[in-house]
Amino acid sequence: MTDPTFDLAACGWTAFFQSQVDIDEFATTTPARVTAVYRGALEVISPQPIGVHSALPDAPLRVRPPETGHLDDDEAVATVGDWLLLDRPTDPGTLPRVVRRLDRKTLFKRRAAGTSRRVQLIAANVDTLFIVSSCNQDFNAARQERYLALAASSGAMPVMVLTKADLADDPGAYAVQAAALSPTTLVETLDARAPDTAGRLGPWCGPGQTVALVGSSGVGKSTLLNTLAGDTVQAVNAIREDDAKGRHTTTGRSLHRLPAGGWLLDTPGMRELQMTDIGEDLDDAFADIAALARHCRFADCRHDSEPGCAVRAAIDAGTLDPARLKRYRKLAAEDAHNTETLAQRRHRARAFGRMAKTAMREKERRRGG
Ligand SMILES: Nc1nc2c(ncn2[C@@H]2O[C@H](COP(=O)(O)OP(=O)(O)OP(=O)(O)O)[C@@H](O)[C@H]2O)c(=O)[nH]1
Ligand SMILES: [Mg+2]
Ligand SMILES: [Zn+2]
Repeated sequence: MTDPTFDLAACGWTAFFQSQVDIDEFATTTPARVTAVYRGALEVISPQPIGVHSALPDAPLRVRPPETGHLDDDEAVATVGDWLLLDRPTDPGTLPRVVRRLDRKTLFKRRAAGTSRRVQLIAANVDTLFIVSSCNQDFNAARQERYLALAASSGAMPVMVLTKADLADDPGAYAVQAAALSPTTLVETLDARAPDTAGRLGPWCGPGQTVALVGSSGVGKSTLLNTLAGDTVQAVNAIREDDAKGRHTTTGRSLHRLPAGGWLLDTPGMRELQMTDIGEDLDDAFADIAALARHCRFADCRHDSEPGCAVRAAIDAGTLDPARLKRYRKLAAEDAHNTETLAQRRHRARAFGRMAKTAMREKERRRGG
């Protein structure tokens, strides 16, 4: 090994993961972290040799994804940031196999695009989420709230990063707008290309820390990665001039090691960010409305025309923006619509099981006849 500081802790391993592995298992398996997901393959790194193989950040190893055993369970599959236990093949010709995936500290997901209610995993075990947007016409309160709600449900800490401050007449105005959406979330306004940006975002990028970049196409996620990495590790592209929209330059998710010792996950700009499984966590992202609602006369107040409604009173008094209440309601309705109940999930699993059985029988019948 060339870099003595590259150990499990440097990869983001903590007591949370350690406590999931017993001594016997620790002696026979090797922990490895997923840095990229491809069709039919996972790219992993590990400070420890895996059998005869090594899987260092500059030469990650590809392994086959684990059999989940639950074809209906979208969350069982491995995603970027996950910790896996690999076996230790003694034969140099065989690749290590995934023994199991460890439980996640945080999980960032959305409803997959399309009509199904399936869940798409974006990243696991992320400590900090950089919600990236720009100081231009692309800045959008509703989208910002969506990301804040997703952060709340993921368990990762959000930081709002506002890029292109160098192009704005009054970048401070964007910072004020962002802060109004979540007074407890830090806001950083910067030029993603400037060398001092690495220092500004340094507190979240230290050894073993994992940060994910999320935001629309063209806001400068890959630019931030390159600046923080001190190198061009990801391609960037100019945005369209007429509407400041990006060109979807980044197409896959990948985890990169930073010189500061942290890990940065670049993601493609998302066209659609549908809520799912957020539930009560939505109230974390709308703490102002949740706090007001506790003072409504009725516990199940819908803040419509009920007497003693503290939310409506705040709107009348001008201290709550009615547009914000509307956006909150929209997200809550969307989340309820997209979230499969346990009963629905079971039903889908049974339907899948029946379909598989019918297909098997059909195959056997053909073979027989
Ligand atoms: N002036 C200025 N330009 C920036 C800044 N951040 C990004 N850019 C430019 O914005 C364009 C888009 O940046 P990218 O880093 O490709 O954006 P992205 O978020 O990765 O976009 P996708 O990969 O499409 O999701 C590039 O031309 C960058 O040079 C900034 O802070 N200031
Ligand atoms: Mg990009
Ligand atoms: Zn009310």
